Amino acid sequence: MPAQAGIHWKHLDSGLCRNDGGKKDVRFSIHPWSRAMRIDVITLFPDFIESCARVGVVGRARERGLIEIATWNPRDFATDNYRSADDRCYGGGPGVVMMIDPLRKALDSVRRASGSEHGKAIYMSPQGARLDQAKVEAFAQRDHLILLCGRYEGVDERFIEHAVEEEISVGDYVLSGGELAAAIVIDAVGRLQDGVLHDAQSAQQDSFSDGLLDCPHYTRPEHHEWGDVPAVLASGDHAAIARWRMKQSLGRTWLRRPDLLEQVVLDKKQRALLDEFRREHEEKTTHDRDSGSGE
Ligand code: 4GY
Repeated sequence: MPAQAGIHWKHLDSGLCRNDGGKKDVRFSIHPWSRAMRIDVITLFPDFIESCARVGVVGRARERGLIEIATWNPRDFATDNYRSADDRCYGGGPGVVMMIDPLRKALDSVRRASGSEHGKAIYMSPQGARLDQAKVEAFAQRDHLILLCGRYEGVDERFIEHAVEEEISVGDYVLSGGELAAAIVIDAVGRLQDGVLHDAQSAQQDSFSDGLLDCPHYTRPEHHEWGDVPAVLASGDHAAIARWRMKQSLGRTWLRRPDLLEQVVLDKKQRALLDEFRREHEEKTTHDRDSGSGE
């Protein structure tokens, strides 16, 4: 670990800063003022999280030391010979529930390793508040997250009451465990860390960064059996291109996710662009209807 004057590394002792010997530590050259975000994941399937954390944008960010990800298996904190982390459900019925004590010991280890003395977990569950980009951005601001993945029937409610700060759901469907949901949080939060995406613009150009859906994208060839690239995109007129993209974003959001459109305040220019889109859409659909498909 390179010694850096004036920079306090809370997590120096954790052994998680992946600075292989000779490699330059890019955290200091790109953003010397910021510390890598740390994400601890409590899971019965650490391999799943580890393999997710090795690929793509997040994998590269982790290699470069821009994010630290560590996994903790409650089984490793069990006290019996079977390494039990779950037990039968009180009240009867099928299935098992994750026990308090192995989880509690895993959390204590996270707290010691991260220096977050009173850190609580974020529990991935369908009972939680829905994850959206605003929530992802709020998580991305934090320097430490502890994600708790449930399996089976879930986690003993007393652990949730004492050691969980919030429950988060990635969508209204039931997974067989919280790991996929945690991987979603890691990916969405990881790509927003400083230095992770290629240019500062890429995160701002995202779908949802302004509460709207993304516009369509095209690459070569310009002319194809399946259609042509909209001429404006090849025109080199940057103002016209920006206008077209905004109009498409507004139009698609109006068509596909009117619920999102209700949450954003449009400026005068955007209202005019959306009106234009709607008029053209109206024209197109009436034309399609009139020149009918034989109905
Ligand atoms: N949906 N959003 C989700 C999930 C699996 C039984 C508790 C979701 O976040 N997590 O479906 N999780 C269940 C499986 C235990 C977690």
